Amino acid sequence: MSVAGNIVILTGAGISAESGIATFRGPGGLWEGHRVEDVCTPEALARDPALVHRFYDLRRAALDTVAPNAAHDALARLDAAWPGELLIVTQNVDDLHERAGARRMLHMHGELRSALCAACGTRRPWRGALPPATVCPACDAPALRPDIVFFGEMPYEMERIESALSRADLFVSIGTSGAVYPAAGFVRAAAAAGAATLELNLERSAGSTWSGETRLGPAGVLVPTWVDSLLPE
Ligand code: BV8
Repeated sequence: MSVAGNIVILTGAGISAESGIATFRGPGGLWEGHRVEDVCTPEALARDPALVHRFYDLRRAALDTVAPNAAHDALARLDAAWPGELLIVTQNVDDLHERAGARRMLHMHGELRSALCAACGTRRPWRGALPPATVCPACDAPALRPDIVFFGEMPYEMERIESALSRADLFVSIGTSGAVYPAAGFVRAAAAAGAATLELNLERSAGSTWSGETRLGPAGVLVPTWVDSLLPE
């Protein structure tokens, strides 16, 4: 890839694991405590709003106790220095990429530190607990919910992602099991557009088959090494 090629980076829960945030699918995984259907679908929210709000309140509160790790810091350094196009597409709902200084990024599955009004669609920063039926300051409806993309809901900014993938010279996936669509299909879309594809992950994943190269190891080690290989001394 030329020194100013276009890069798309997809991150998943594995990039935040070394910061102490549990991944979803694995020993002690987030989903282990709950069935996905009970906490991450619109039906679950309608059936038991207190359970769903509490699941996200606990994860939002945990953000006060974690910090970005070397992988987040390396991606922020690349974002600041890379002369070509660069977009970090994160499936994560934590704010560790931002806190590390990343700017050219988006959260395709929503954010813990944001609240969405189910009535008027307004999103707003939110830090503390978010009880069910909290009144929306914009429309007065008691309809604030976690700003999270549940299963069966459309991920955010798909047009911007698809446009970036169509122009990518390099697609890198970091810390994702490749279990969830449409994110799991991005590697194939990038390859079809002619991009080179690289996976940095602790173990082989469902995406490994489609990646031109897979490097196995912790993101805190692999990502800084990869970023150093792209940036001049
Ligand atoms: C949609 C919310 C369409 C935030 C999440 C059948 C019925 C219904 C739907 C479907 C179906 N078949 C397919 C679908 C679509 C469905 C889907 O993909 N289902 C799967 C399960 C089959 N997808 C959807 O529903 C999506 N929406 O398709 O809408 C549509 C069309 C028209 C109109 C309306 C809608 C919505 C998907 C988003 C769901 N929300 N979470 C939250 O709670 O956090 S998904 C959830 O999984 C998280 O967002 C997470 O990001 C995502 C993926 O997980 P990973 O990030 O990969 O994490 P995981 O634990 O799995 O893996 C971690 C990896 O890291 C592992 O590989 C591990 O080895 C590695 N690792 C660990 N430690 C380290 C490490 N790597 C490096 N270093 C380390 N230290």
